[in-house]
Formats: sequence, structure tokens, C-alpha cells
Amino acid sequence: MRKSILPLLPVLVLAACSQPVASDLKLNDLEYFERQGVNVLVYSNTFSGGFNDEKNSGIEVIHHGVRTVQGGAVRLSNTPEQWDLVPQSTSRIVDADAGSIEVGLRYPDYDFDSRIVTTAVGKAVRIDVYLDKPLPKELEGDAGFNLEFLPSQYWNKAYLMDGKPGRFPRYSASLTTTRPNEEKVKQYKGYRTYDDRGTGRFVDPLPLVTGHSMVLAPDAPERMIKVTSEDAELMLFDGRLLAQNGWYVLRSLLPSGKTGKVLSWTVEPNAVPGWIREPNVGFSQVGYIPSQPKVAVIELDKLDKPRATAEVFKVNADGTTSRAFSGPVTSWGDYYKYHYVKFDFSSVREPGVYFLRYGDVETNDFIIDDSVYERITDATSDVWIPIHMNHMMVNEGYRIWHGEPFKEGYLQAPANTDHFDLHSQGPIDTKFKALQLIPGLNVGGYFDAGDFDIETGSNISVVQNLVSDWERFHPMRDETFVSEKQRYVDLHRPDGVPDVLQYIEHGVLNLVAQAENIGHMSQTLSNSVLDNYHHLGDAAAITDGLHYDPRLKPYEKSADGKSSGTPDDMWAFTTRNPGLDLQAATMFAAASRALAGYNDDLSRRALAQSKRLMKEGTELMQNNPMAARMRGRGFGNMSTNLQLYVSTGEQHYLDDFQQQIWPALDRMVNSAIQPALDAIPYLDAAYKERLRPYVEEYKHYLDSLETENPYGVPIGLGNWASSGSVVSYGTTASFASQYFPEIVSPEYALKAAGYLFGCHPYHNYSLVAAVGATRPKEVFYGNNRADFSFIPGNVAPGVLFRHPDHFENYDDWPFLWGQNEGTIAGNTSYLIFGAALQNTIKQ
Ligand SMILES: [Ca+2]
Ligand SMILES: [Ca+2]
Ligand SMILES: [Ca+2]
Repeated sequence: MRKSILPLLPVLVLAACSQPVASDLKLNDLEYFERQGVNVLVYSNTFSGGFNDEKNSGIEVIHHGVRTVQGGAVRLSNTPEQWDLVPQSTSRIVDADAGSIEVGLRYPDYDFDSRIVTTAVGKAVRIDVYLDKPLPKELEGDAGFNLEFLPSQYWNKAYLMDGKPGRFPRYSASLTTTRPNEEKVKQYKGYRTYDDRGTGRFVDPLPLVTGHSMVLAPDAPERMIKVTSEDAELMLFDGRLLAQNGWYVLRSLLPSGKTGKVLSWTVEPNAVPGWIREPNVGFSQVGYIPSQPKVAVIELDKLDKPRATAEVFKVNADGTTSRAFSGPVTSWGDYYKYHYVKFDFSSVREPGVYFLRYGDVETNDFIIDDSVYERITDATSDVWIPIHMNHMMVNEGYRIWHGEPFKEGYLQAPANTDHFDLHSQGPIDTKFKALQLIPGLNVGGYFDAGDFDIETGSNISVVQNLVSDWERFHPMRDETFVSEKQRYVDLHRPDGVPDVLQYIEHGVLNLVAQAENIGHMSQTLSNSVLDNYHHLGDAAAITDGLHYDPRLKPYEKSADGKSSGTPDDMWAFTTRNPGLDLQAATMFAAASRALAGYNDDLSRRALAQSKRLMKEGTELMQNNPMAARMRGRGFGNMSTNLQLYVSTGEQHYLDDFQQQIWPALDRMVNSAIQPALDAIPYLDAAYKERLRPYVEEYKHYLDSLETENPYGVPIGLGNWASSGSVVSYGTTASFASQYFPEIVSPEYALKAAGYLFGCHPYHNYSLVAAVGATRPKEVFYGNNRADFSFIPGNVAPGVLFRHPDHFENYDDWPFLWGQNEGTIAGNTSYLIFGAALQNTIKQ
């Protein structure tokens, strides 16, 4: 945190802010190049290799507040995709006197090192690439220096290449060629992102235009950048030809057989004179209930002069507007690169339609009414969750969201297989041989997120969340028709069964099938080939629906039409994890309760698997000293013991829970308080009394967030943004205020809602797709992301931190998972948050 509160000396602050800013790029103390309107970052964010392509790394330009350029690096192809090799950063040397940053890059697969030196020269940076050894032979003609430009910020804009005009295409439709696979530079772990359809050749984009001096977007001053290369030719490529998440790539090939300085570019981002970022007025797009605190958080450029007041206007029944309130704006202080002020308009309580005015900024309107939170989970429950039901056809009105996926089922993953989605198969630990069909797994379950695998851990969380929602709040909502027999889901068609029960059933069907057919829980049921893992579109089209028969040639079908030689079947990664088995046992026990009386057969099967996995999992843990040491450490284990006590009534589970909960509360009250609160309904008044001082301590933690950041909620800085932790904070705060209203007021849970619905950094859009808000985000990383669309009810991870001081959430570019991808576990947690919040408000 780099916060300084400046409430006392506004005059001095303004004096400091109004000093003239040098018009040349300067290396600042955060180690990036800066002039007003332009930040050039040099490996403040390195290529992580996590999913090999976050479009978040290398040399980056934040241009008038928007990160429009990244990926500046030596790369091994014209338009690198996800899973193409990324360079390791071996060194980063900042020379403040010379105003330069040098980074070392290495491709260990090719024993290939390079150095990039970036130096401020007037209003531009010069980028020099050095080789100490000549380019490896096999990379000649492939290795080059690349810089990538965000398509949504450049499409439809003009460019000039050596003075000749052209226009950035809205959609990719330029020329490609094919080359023999042998010439393809290795991809991540030898996987291939493409299906060559038996041609033995890969697709290579051809440049849109070449030259030596390019002006990008001369018609848009905020995006205009001039790039010149004296020696090597500049080539402009469209990365979207190979992958919808590709960017425009400007590149020059590195010369063969040379050492020393082999390439030199000059990059000059235009700066609009005197540019000051427009204030971001953060407020709840869903609106407010009359009685709640209402505080807008206004994010200001540090060069902006904070205003003394802001106003609330009411939209009247005749369409006119009138001022409802004017009040003071107070300073909160600096948080990373911006300055924050707050505007409290809690006194506006009359139901109606309002908007805020801060200087020249007029927000869209929002509602004040007792009903505003009533519908915040409807889209998630009615639309997002059923669309993510696997092994079903899902229909909505005139639209089929997807057909029935994976009809051919799942094969045993071969021994010792590394997977591209963070899993691996060890030695085979089932009765099945490698690539043998494991029967019965193609039923139930939920797509993980923007991809289509069944993550077992996530699916366990889903069922647990849904059972928790069912047992606590008894939602009787019925808007979804689910027929497991027809394998058909129809949205907005009531069928007489509460949807949450059907959603629990659907999750349990797959998880019970895993336990019964594999013998324990799989890690994941996932894609076997990378070229169908990145699928966009109808899930039913990921595989051909035919059993894989290796005796047939690829793309060949058997005479009976039931099998094919295309190795596209999904795999079950079965390596046993006793911890996961115990989690499943807990979930099965809970699900068995919820399903009793609705699907008694499934309820009995779930309970049988719960008992078996509990016994076997416990024994396996005891025989594994490492696992045994871990046991009892995690909060998950406390919840497991509590769940098992609730399901079985056996005292020893309760004893274990009690033994774990108090030390956990002593260690970290803000994390342990949720499982502690969960136990209240099942324990006596003395337990609740003993909890009281911890709730008081938790209240201190809640208050401390007010000084951590201007939004007063836990904002994480990881590579997956923090809506999930805000949801969890809001849920815990809701429960705390239900059980201890005299200690924890509902305002904390409402603050979480405010953050999710628009009161957050970067922009003020609601992070939940299509939920009762005036201005929800418009693009999300769902499986329809290539359409620049969303699936209603999705909760975006939200505002992502980029080092050293930038928060962002693209709303014109869906493809960054850390900002825009909702998950099945996260979105079912949001159901509970919504219900808990509604309950808190009712009280
Ligand atoms: Ca996944
Ligand atoms: Ca229903
Ligand atoms: Ca198949």
C-alpha cells in the first residue's frame, strides 16, 4: 500500500500538483518511463508462463490511462498465441543516470539469449536488441522483436506506413500461408494449438503492410504512436487470424549470423498536451436502499484539482431533472497512481431515479428504492448456471446455447501425462487401461469457467454452495426446466421443481459417477488435446461424439458410424488425491440431505460414497505422513468436520471442529470467522458467546480496510482479480451482522455490493453481467467471448492490478481471464452472497 492521507493541507497538495511536468519521457522512481498521458513500462510485468499468454507482459504502454500496447519482447513467431513459448526474464537492470532499462531474455528450449535495452530519448523510447551469440540456426527467419497493440483500441483507425495510408481491420481477413509442421517453432511442452486436418502444415499469417516508419492512429491523438526502424523492416500482422484473442503485432525479424546491436526501434507515443484523465465516479449501478450509507468514491488523476462539492440530481416523472442534494467532497488520499475523494449523499432517501454530477462529469442514472437488491442473483440462477450444465442440450427461447457435449464419454488418461490446464496423471491407479473408456462419466457436472472441463474440486464447491444456499435460504425459485432423462434444459420454463435442487442433482450426478466408476474422485475430466481445449462456441462441437478407435486413421469414421480415428475424446485424470476424496465425502453428505425426498436414489448413493470415501480417504491420509501433517491445518478441514457433524451427529467430528476453530481464530480471525459463524446454528449459546470477542476483533479488521484502500473492501493484487474475495468478504460480513447485529452493521456487506456493482477503480461499470444495473460490463471471458458478449449473471474477477501501480478492467476486450472470466465455483458463491445480503437487509 502506498497511501498517504492528505486531508489537512489541501492548499499545499494543489501547489504540488500544479507544477509543470517535463514534456520528455523520464524514468520515474517506480522504474517506468513517464510523461503526462504516457507510461512506458519495461518488464514491470514479466512473462509468467502460467497459461503462457496473459497479454500482460514485456514492454507495455499505458496511453492516456489505457494499457494499449504490451508484449514487447523477442518472440519466435509472427503472431504468438497462447501456448507459444514465452521468454524467461533473466535480468532487469535499471540505470537511472542513463535513463535506461536493460532486460535479459532467454528461451531455454533453444539455449537462446538476448538483451533488450530501452532508453528514453526525448519524447520517445529507443528499443535496442542485442545478441551476444548469433541467432540459433533453427530460429533464423522466425525470431524477431514484437510489439502488440490492442485491437479494440485500434480497429477502424488509420495508419500510415512510410506515408502510405491504410486502416486497421475491424475483423481479421488478411492473407496467410502454410508451412510444413517441421518448421513450426515448438509450442508449450510440445503441444499443438492447431488441428492441421492431416495436411502436415501450419498456418502462418502474412503481413498486412511493411515499411520502415509507421504512424498508428494519426486520426486519434490519444492512440497515436510512431514507430521507426532504421535497418530492419517493420511488418504489421493481425494476430486474430490464428486466435481470436490475438493482437495486432508489429515486428522486425532479427538478422542471422550477427552479434552486438542487431535491431533498433524508436517508439514515440503521442501525448495530448495537458491531458488529465476524466474522473471515474464510482457508485452502485444497481442503486441503493433508502436507509443505507451512500458514498461515491471518485478516482482522480493526480494532476486533477479536486472539487469542493458534488451534486445529486433527481429525474422527475415529467422527464425534467432537479437538484436533490449538494454536499462536500472529502479527500481520502492517494492509492497507487490516482488520488481519491469521496462524496457522501446518504441523506438522499426518497425513492426515485437519480444521477450524480461531479464537475463536468454526469453519471448515468441509478435507483434508490427498497427493492434494488431483490433481483441481483436472478440472472446467475436462471441463466448463467443452467448454461454451464454439461452433458445437456441447453435452450433459451429461439436459441440453443449448446448441444449435448461429450457423448462418447471419457477415456482413462495415459500414465505420466502432464496437462495444459494445471493437472497431471501419475501412474494409472484404476482398473482401466490407458485410453480405455471409463463408463458412466458423461452425465451431470458443470463447465469450469470459460472452458469446458469438469474440475472436480470446483464442482464439489458448486454442490456445497448450492446445498448451503438451499439449507440456509430455501430458494423456491423455479424458472428452469431440467430433464436429466431428455438431457435437455430450457431456460425460463418452470417445471414444478425448485431450480437449486435440480442444480444440486446435476452436480452430484457427475461426482457420484466419478466415485462409483473410477473408485475415487478424479482431478479433472478434461480435454486430451490442446487444439480443442481453447474451443469457442457450441460445447457439443468440441469432440466428434464418436469413440476414438486408434485402428482408424485420423478423420476416418468406422463403417457403423460409431467410432472415429480422431483422437479428440476427453480424458479422466484419475490420480488419487485423498484430500479431494475427503472434500467429496463432505459434499456428498450434505448433498444427500438436500436430495432426500426429491431424488432418494441419488441421495442414498451420495451417502454411500460419502461414507466409503471418508473411510478410505482418512486411511490414506494416515498412511501419508505429509498429508497427515497438513490435515487440520486448512479451514477446509474445519468445514469438513462441521459438515460431517451436521450430517452424522457424531460427536468426534464436533470435537475435532472445536479443537481446530479456536486456534484458527487466534491465528487469523478474518479468515476463520466464516467457518466459525457457520457453526452457530448447530451449537449452543455458550459457543456463540465465546465467539463474541472474535467478532469484535473481526469488526476491527473490517474497519481497517477503510484505511487500506479508498473502497474499504479487500482488494487483491494477484494475477486473478479480486471480486471473489470481495464476494466472500461480503458474505461473511452479512452473516456476522445477522448473528451479531450489535457489533457488525450491514454497511460492510453493502460496501461489498457497491464495489461489485460499480464503486471500484478504473471504470464504474457493474462487474456482474446484466444484473439490475444501469451500466453492467458488456464483455466477459465466457465461452461466447469471441462474440464480444457475455453470459448473463457472470461475475467478472474485475479490476486487475498490473505492476507497479495500474488497475484495469477492459470492457471492450473480453480475452483477459484474470479480469473477465467468471467461474462456476465463484458464481455459485455469488448466489449465497446475494441471498445473505437480501436476508441482512430484511432484518
Ligand atoms: Ca478449466
Ligand atoms: Ca425448475
Ligand atoms: Ca471422439
